[in-house]
Amino acid sequence: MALQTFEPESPPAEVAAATLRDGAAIVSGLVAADLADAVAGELRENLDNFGYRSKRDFAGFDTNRCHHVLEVAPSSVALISHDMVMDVADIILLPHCESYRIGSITAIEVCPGQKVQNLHRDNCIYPVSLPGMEMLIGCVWALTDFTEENGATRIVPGSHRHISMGENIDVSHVEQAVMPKGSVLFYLGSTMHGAGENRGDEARMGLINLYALGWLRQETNQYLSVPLNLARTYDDRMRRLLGYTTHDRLGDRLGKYYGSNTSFIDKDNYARHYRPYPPEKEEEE
Ligand SMILES: O=C(O)CCC(=O)C(=O)O
Ligand SMILES: [Fe+2]
Repeated sequence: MALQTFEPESPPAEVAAATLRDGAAIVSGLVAADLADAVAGELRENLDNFGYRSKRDFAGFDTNRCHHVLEVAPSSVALISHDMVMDVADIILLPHCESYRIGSITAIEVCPGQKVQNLHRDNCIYPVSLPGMEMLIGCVWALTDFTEENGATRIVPGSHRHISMGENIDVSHVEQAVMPKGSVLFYLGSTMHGAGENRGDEARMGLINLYALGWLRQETNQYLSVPLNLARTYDDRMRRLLGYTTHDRLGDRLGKYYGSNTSFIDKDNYARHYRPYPPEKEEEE
């Protein structure tokens, strides 16, 4: 079963339906190749200088990773909070939460010689499995062309339907997310996947962003990963994604905040109920 590939104009509901049906789907050329090049260019120095730090069995020893994407690659915001991504995430995640968050943002450069990554499910960070409830969705943005040869992400279609924690999953049928630069692959937290082998002579670069149900702990601590001064410059959508809001503005208020930091989104709404004593001092950072 090949992965279904959509156009940028395709209705997000169709992309979400295919992702839920097969475990993954591609939107080809969702952003301009120039934007993909810009993000890749901004990441270059960090990958060259620090990418080696993530080298290990799971990530691969011929793979560079960057975990500080927002700090080094400002253009990545356009991908992380892209309308299509939000629309698809809304459809898949909002049945199970009131708002969702960025779980992690990672640039992954699979270099020539890198062997295939173990197939895995990204939702294994949460020690529970509730069939029918996706805790995460992932997006792999192609910052270079993704080809069979250079390590395009591997997907096991239908693997999200296995309700076990990972054992006895039939991984005999694997598809690769072959797609031009500027495309995005959507996959579910329960879909078996992994980076492909790079048998070519040029690196494959992807930006992998996960979005998690808003009542779950984010895989990467975004408050520490993104300096407050940078978070402040973001629009509401990005700050909500980073976690500068409660899970449910009007309901459970999980993650509420009583301080005066102006980056927090629904602080004012709550301030009506909050009488600080002694009066708050100037905010400290
Ligand atoms: O780089 C890729 O294609 C996927 C990487 C991945 O799935 C992971 O490291 O969790
Ligand atoms: Fe993964």
